[in-house]
Amino acid sequence: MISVKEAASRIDKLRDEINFHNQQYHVYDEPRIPDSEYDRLMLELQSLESDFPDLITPESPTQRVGGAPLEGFDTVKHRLPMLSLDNAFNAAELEDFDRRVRERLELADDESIAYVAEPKLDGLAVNLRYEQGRLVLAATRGDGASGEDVTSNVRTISAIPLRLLGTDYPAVLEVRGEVFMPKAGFEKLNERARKADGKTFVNPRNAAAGSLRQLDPRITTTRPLTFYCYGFGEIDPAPIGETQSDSILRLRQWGLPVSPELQVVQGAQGCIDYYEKIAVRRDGLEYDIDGVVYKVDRLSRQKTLGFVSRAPRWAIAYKFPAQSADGVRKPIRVSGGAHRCECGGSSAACFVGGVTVSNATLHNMDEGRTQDAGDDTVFVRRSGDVFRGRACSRWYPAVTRKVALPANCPVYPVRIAPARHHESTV
Ligand code: 5U1
Repeated sequence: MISVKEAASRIDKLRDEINFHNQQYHVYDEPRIPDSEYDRLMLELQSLESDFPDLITPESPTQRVGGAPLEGFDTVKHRLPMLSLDNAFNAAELEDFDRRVRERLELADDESIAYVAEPKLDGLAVNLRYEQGRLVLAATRGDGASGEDVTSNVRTISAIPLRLLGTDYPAVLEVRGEVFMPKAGFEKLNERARKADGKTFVNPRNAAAGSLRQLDPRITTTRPLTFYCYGFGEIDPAPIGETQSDSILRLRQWGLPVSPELQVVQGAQGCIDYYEKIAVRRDGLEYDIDGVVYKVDRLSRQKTLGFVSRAPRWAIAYKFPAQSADGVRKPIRVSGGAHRCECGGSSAACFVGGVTVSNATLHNMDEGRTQDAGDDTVFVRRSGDVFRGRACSRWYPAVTRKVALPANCPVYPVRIAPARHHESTV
């Protein structure tokens, strides 16, 4: 048997090696050793730790799954609120965003803004808190002010380091990002579930959410979750860079994974070009995305722009057109108001974008134009998770119905102009 000193030294070396290979695999997507060799390192570490249990630390790569199942999740208040994003649904809205940013920053007409562009992942936002380089807390976004403590589950996600690499990280580092389930992992999970109890998940996002909200981390550890970071919470001492892109790059050096698609682009046109390229590749990506996010790159400019309500003025999500599916041919009943008409008993349930949609409310009846009078085919589409019923003054994509509408609104005396389709929400 080796001495404690020798064991401690070998354990340190093994942990460093394993953490290095985790970074190569999850952060740089460049594994340096085969899985079998990685497994061998883990086994050696496990065996040494079982011989010398006093040398086990919570940050050891062997300690991802801890104790007994939880009874519930504690609520934690975020030190800095977790903001949400405003949306753009077309190039004109994106150009409006860029114009507002430039006006607020009082830029000359010929000066363009550098934006960080990256895909918008369809997962769950979390805040990870590192103190002295150690992961001490992981919380869901919740309502933005406080969320649930999901640390035990997040610790099981191998892409998330329990300890940051290097030594030059700030004493307190909070990073924000998305926990998500890649499409292949989701298919395998459902395949397994079909063979076991038959209960499957409807889409990767639901599977990720269900897995993260498991009270038993031993179950979460079997779920193929992964993570990319895209933002920051509390940092002390701050800052860690002059720009969003520099700061994000530093996260990679410390072992935190970042989307490999992240790019700095120039001006509204650069944003639109990026969106078009990602849209073409969307189906081939390994994970679901529902749009692209842009952030003003220079942090001093982000500070000047600030935020309004719960969304920053320096960022926007440009959403993809919703996934669509033909609905059903059924007569509809329309009633409602100038900006909102109820569409009652109109459609059978329809499965679209992983969600069953059974009812809808049409909006903007006065703005609309219907081409195919007499056609009651219902087109349903989904954009992200937006299925809110509200009267709104512009197109609000969630559910689209191509439907025969009365020429006049049955309640308010407004004429309904012909439309190719109507945007509506359920
Ligand atoms: N890629 C990406 N997704 N996402 C979501 N960036 C990003 N930024 C967000 C959110 C809610 O918020 C910023 C305000 C940090």
